[in-house]
Formats: sequence, C-alpha cells, structure tokens
Amino acid sequence: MTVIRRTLIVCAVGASLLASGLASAQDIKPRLIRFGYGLNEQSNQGRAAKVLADEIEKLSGGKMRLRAIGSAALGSDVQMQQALIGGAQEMMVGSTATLVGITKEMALWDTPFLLNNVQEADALLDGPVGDKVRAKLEEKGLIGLVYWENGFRNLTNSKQAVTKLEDLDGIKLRVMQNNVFLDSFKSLGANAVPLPFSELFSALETKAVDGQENPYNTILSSKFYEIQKYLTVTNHVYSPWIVLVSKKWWDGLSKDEKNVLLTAAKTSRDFERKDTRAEAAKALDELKGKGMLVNVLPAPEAARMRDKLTRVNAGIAANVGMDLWQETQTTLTKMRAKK
Ligand code: TK8
Repeated sequence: MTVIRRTLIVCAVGASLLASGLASAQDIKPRLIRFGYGLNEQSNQGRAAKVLADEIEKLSGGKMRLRAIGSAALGSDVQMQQALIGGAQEMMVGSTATLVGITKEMALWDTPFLLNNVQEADALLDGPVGDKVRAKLEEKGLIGLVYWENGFRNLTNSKQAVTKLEDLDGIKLRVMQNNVFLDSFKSLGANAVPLPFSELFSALETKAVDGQENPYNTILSSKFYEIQKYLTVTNHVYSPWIVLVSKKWWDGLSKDEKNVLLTAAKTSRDFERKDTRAEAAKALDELKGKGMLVNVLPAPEAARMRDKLTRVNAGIAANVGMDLWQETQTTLTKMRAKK
C-alpha cells in the first residue's frame, strides 16, 4: 500500500466520523436539494419545478427543501448530469435526448414518429419499457424518478417557410447534443449543428444558426418568436424530460426521504403533463398572434420526411438493443389494436 493510499483511507475514516457527528445538526437543518433546469421560471418546466418543491416541503414536513434553479443557471443539461454523477448537485430535470451519451437506451425516445399521441407516450413511458430505460441510468450514477412531458417537436427558422423537404437545404439548424438528432436532420438536408439549449437563444439572435426545433410551449416560453419568423408544424418526434437524482446523494437518504422524493415526483409529473397539454393547446394561436408565420408541412412532404427519418430507425434499434426495440413495437401495436 502506498503512503498516498494509506493517507486517503485515514482521511476517509476521519471524514465519516465527522459526518456521523454532524448527523444531529442535520436533523434540525432541512436537507437542501439543488434542482436545476434549463427553461425559465415562466415555462411549463418552471411551473412544475415549483409544484415539486412545494410537495417535497409538504410531505417532509419541512425537513427537505428543494431549491429550483432555472434558466440553466447551474449549467446545461449535460453539465448538470455530470454534476449529479459526481455528487456536486442533487437533482435536475432535462431532456432524455441529452442523456444518450451516458445511457444509449435513452435513444429510444429519439425515434422519429415513434408515438402518435400523448396517450401512447404516457403508456410507454410509465410502463415496463419506460421503467427499463430509466433503470439503465443507475449503473451510470443517476436515478431517474419520473418522465415529464416536453412534447411533440416542431420546426422554426428565420430564413423561409418550409413547405417542402428541399427548403431545409442550407438551413443551419440547431439540434440537441445527440447523434440521432444530428443524423436525422443531416439526412433531411439541413446543416445540423449540435448546441446546448442554454446557448440557443443567443445563437438564433446572432444568426449563428437559422433555426431550431422544440415543442410549441418552449417556442413560446423561451420567446423564440422574437427571433424566428417561420414555424412549420412537423410533430417529428415526442420528447420526454426526465427528473434525475444524483445516485451518490440518493444512496445516503433514508427510506422515508426516498419515498418523499418519489411521491412528490409523481405528483409533479401528473401536474406537469396536464399543464403542458393545456398550454400546448393554446400556444400555436398565441405564436401566430406574436407574428409567427405558421404552416403545416403538406401531407406528401410530411410523408417524404417520415420516409427519410425512419431510415435512422435501424440504427436506433441496434443501439438500444433488439429486445427493447421489439418490446416497444409490440406494446404500441397492442395499444393501437385495442381502439
Ligand atoms: C432544456 C432542454 C430543452 C430541449 C432542447 O434544458 O434542448 O431543445 O428540448 O427542453 O432540455
């Protein structure tokens, strides 16, 4: 054993003795949870973060306190994930798409046109398939509590109305930091550039990129209508958000504390989906009112887009594993047959 290693062990023992000595102090002080998210406080993400904070406070009788910190003030999705893994931050919510580099199974949710409606999303995400994907995070140092709805994604840009596939040619399009999105939009002819969401507004404003894709809610809450003239309804993919906990920190919680987090997370999920859907139903009209020019991609062009995009499916299936892919397809087929 080297001197350094011996010193480390001595320090570790010392630190844990100190920690146990502090336990009584901790009983009085509330357990502080730093919860980061990327959108602003006025967004659907911000509103649900508040519900989560209130629930945790209530269920723990004030012994646990969640501080929700929005607008990526604690970092981009990817940076926060790393902070959680390292134990420097306790919780966050972010896009599943930005987790693919850590857990390849998350790419399942990036499959273009996988889901037809939000009922299918809820069933798949809250069922065995969603659970399996979530469970994969654990070996990477993360606990996935629940999925929130980000929503069906649509295209905006500042250059021209996209009425046919070829209109994407030459559009510099910001995509999430994820190879499925990068490949998908490259295969559609766009000049796809991966960027964190936290840098997106200024990239659009300075014309470093011409366009982006996100649900109506985000286009509205992030004020993209100020700098994007054209909105094309494509609904090309359903994006979930996922509420994450640092496993390092989670492992130190009592059973009761874990239960508080789980129960509160479920309440926040139910609120968030309802709230997001109510907002999405009104958002398109609001965006038109703000001056955006909205067009629905004509059906034959949508079919061409679908055809090009679903070519990335084979790659996704291979990445997430054939078992998971088949289970997903079977679940959806069964659901659709029931109607
Ligand atoms: C917010 C992101 C955002 C996502 C994106 O942090 O990056 O475009 O849709 O919601 O997670």
